[in-house]
Amino acid sequence: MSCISGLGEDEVNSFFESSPPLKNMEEIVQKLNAFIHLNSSAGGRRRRRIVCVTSGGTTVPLEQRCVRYIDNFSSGNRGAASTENFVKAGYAVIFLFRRGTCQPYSRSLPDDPFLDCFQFPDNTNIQVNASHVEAVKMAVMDQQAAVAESRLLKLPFTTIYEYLQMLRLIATALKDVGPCSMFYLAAAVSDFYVPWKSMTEHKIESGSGPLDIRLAQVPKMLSFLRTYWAPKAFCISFKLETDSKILIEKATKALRKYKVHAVVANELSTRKEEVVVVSSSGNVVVRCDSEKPESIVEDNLIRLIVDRHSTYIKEFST
Ligand code: PAZ
Repeated sequence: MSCISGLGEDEVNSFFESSPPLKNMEEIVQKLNAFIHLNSSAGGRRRRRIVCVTSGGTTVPLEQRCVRYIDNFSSGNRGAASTENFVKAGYAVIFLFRRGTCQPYSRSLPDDPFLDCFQFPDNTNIQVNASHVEAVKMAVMDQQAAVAESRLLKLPFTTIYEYLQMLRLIATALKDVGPCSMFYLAAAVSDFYVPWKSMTEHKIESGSGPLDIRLAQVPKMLSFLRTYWAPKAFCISFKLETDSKILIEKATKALRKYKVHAVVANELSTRKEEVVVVSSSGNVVVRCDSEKPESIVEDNLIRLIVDRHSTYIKEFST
């Protein structure tokens, strides 16, 4: 296969050409353009930095009329918590998230059983139980403020096909925002997939013995994002490993290979307590504040990333 730049153009093009098209592409583009216009210096009332936070895991369908799929682990907690922190830091956030995963501003609400938060004193009123009043009030107020001030645009995906098409749409829409845009790629993205055309249409039959599936490699889109789609954007990728011995080495390799500005390295079992920000200026361990019980690692992580982004913007304009 010929690749002039070595980035695998042929593989990337054939991935997109053979993907089932997004059902609501026009609506997504229209929402994206309106959001970017409102928040960017080009035409909007406000001038904000814009970050695309990706969150949750992509699925790989095994059938076109999908009953079975392969999933990538991610609760979406990192993306949701990071989104809240970016909004707090003054950013407008495009939250590209896996349907059904953790959402910004509802992390502190009980999800099981969520309906226990509420009661009906009579037929026309609904009340929040005293123990959850503060959490529900804050969640509703913060979410409504973020949306009303056009600081939060939520775009859902499920499959690897949807995710990569939407990421490309967002990146190309953000191209003119240049260094004031950021990609914070916390989603867990499938490395392997079943090409749409070689996928069976109907549910795979279970009566004919063991199932052999051949998975193709998902083309590496990060190089494309950095080189073609949004080359001036500040770009943070993530590396998850379960073996702590190889984590930093893998993150360092990814930093060099994809030329991102930093790689956030985390290990599955400790990801909520500690991450390592790997960049050309050295490795920084980021933890939550042990003396503040409500502190989360994203509070300090986003502070550091925002700081690095400010330096990047300054250096870019000199
Ligand atoms: O979503 P979550 O809070 O359960 O976990 C976050 C995470 C581990 C998915 C994220 O920090 C991450 O590392 N994402 C990239 C995963 C990857 O290497 O593909």
